[in-house]
Amino acid sequence: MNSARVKTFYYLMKLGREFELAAKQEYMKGNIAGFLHLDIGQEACSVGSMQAFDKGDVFTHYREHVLAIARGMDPKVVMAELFGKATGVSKGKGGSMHLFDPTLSFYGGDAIVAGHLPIATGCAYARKVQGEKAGVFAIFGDGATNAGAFFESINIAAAWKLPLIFFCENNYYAIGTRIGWVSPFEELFNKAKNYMPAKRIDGMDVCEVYKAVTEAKEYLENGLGPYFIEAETYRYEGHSMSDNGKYRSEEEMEIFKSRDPIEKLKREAIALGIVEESYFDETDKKIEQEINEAIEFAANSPEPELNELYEDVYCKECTNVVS
Ligand SMILES: Cc1ncc(C[n+]2csc(CCOP(=O)(O)OP(=O)(O)O)c2C)c(N)n1
Repeated sequence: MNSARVKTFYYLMKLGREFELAAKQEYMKGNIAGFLHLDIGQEACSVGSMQAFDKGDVFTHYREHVLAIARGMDPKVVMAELFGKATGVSKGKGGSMHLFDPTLSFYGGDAIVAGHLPIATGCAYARKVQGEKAGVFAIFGDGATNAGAFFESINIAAAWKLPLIFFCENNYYAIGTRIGWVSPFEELFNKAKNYMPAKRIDGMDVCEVYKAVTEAKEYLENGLGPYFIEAETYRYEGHSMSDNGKYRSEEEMEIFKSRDPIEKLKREAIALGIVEESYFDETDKKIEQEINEAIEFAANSPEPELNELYEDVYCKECTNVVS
């Protein structure tokens, strides 16, 4: 890992963390309505994967703010979307769960568990037919691996050797259901290993995530077919703002917090002398300002016009979407 890469990882993970903490506060103040699923604790998965999978199409579920920012979305337009404002990335009509930006090949925020996996598979088929190298990246939780749509997707992706990375964030819980209660095993790469290369990695380590996704990307760019990565991770918050997460023990939480991805990267970078300590303080200050600006932008932005209600329901000319 070189200094520039470590700095980028730190900046994006910390930006994502502070964004989420601010979003939580704004939700409590009543400035954000509907659902809000926080990614706090899982930032290494979002940032490491998006830094490695820099081209190609990205499909995701609803826990997606940090992923969207790591993909290149401006925190201002993401925050405005959370506030339901016209300046938001989905014009204020999607909210937290539906951050969608075709210019970044980001088709994000499916609220149906595993619902985006067949769509990503169809897109990977299109990319293969079009002879494009970059392929498709689909990110989802452990709960999604119990859905029929998941098994159908890994099956057809493997049978047709589609360029598709399946990236499972195994945070052990689907809302309050522990994976081991509804799956015969907790190490989920076992579900895919007869179909494609499948590995389990430390999802609390951004460098490991980056390395694994880089390898998977090379594999699919060589036309060898799909690849499955299970990243072991943990969410510190409840499933969404309406869940206090009390079904988990404090001991379990402490174990994962001791592996916190942001602190771990900072600690290791300083110990190895890759990044000077002052960088972290300066970056933290810069991020604080960026987040304040994002909130100000969202708060001062207009609501969508009433006549916008029926716009973007159907795609009229089908330009600027997956083609
Ligand atoms: C098909 C379907 N069933 C149930 C739900 C309700 N639901 C929303 S999120 C969720 C848990 C999913 O957990 P997981 O896939 O592990 O993702 P995580 O929230 O941990 O990121 C459930 C059951 C849904 N949205 N869609």
